[in-house]
Amino acid sequence: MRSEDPVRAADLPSIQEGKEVEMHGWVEDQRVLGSLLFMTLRDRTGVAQMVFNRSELGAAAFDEAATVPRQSYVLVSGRAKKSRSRTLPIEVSAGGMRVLGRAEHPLPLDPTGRVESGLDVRLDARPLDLRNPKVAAIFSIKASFLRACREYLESRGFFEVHTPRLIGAAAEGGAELFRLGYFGREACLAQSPQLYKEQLTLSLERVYEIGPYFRAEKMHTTRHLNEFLSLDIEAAAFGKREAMEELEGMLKGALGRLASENAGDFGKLGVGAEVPDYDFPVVTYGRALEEANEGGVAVKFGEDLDAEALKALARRHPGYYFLTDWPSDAKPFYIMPNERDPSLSESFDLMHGALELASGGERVSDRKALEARLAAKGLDPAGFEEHLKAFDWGMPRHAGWGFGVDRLVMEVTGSANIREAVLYPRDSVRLTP
Ligand code: AMO
Repeated sequence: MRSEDPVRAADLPSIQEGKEVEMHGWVEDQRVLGSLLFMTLRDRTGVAQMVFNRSELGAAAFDEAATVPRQSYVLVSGRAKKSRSRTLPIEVSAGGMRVLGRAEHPLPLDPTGRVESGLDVRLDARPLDLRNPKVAAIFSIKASFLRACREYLESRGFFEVHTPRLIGAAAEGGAELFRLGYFGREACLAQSPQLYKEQLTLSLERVYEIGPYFRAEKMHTTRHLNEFLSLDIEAAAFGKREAMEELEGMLKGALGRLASENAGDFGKLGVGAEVPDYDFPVVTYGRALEEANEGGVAVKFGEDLDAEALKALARRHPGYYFLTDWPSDAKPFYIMPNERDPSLSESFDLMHGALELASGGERVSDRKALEARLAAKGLDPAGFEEHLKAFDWGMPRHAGWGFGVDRLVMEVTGSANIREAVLYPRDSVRLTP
């Protein structure tokens, strides 16, 4: 802390009694008891108690402090003083208060959380909603998770990259793209960094990217958004197994760090921090069909696993597990078919119960084979020349994955809706604020 910095609520207990302090924060509560006013001030780190004395302050200043609308942003100056409270051992004996940002009532929601609001009301007033410590805890966990993943990947020799979100053409196929004007031409928003991250393995070897994906699909579920955050990796000399090991290692490491570093946040949310101490089970697609069938859900080979099938699987595998060896037909052109049985692919999804968290696999690294895969998917290889040409420049064998960060945060924070885990979610009806 620099000497001129205002004191944060969490730091107040370690301030010496008698020291002059300044605190910024939002007025959460005011209670007048005779000639004393007890004001609870909140900042992002917690709450602190300010005590105003009418005879010391004068009636006008005292009344202003007693009536300033709750949730206004104020600056209180005073002296640190021991208090009788066990939770707030040091309070501030206030010498004065300035209102820096007045809260105009009625506010759209109560950020203390005492009065609950629906998700739409909360999202419409998101910055105010985030003053609620329970809501802020979700984003504190998200930030810590990303920091832990970054540190893990850096320690494993991965290199952070940023590939373009504005792209000209030839995306990876599959998902619908958002289209927009680009100086008289059409551009799209990238559905993923797939092709770029693959190209980068031919020089940077191991890359990772944390960035948004854009998908123009009108899916109205609690686990889909049109803009979401993904953590992608791609690595030279990796196959499916190495990519899965890296994913399992990163996730276990990051969840372990969350459990110790974010215990307070989990406490606010009232959820336990799950740290998997088991090897993630590997369930092949073929085995998953059997398990779904045994669970009473019939799925034919080649079909996707629908919600019912995934629920049946989740009953057997409530934690983290891999679903591997998907049919080649169900996977994008860049996924490598299995050498022995090309109807299957070198692919995997990471699941948590019935929710898909990540997908990846080994990629086709031979140009001719990739052209054949494009054609087989009904895509014109000529449209992919910008990508294909890199395969003539010494392309290594490579594999990687894309990991849905918002979904993971939704799961570990016990949120029922992915929108809880995204600051300003974008779906087919919401484009504001
Ligand atoms: P995929 O399309 O499976 O893979 O996306 C990767 C992960 O992103 C998450 N996800 C979503 N999260 C929120 N809203 C959505 N609409 C949404 N769609 C997907 C999921 C998913 O597992 N290029 C490949 C990755 C790779 O192979 O490296 C890809 O895009 O958690």
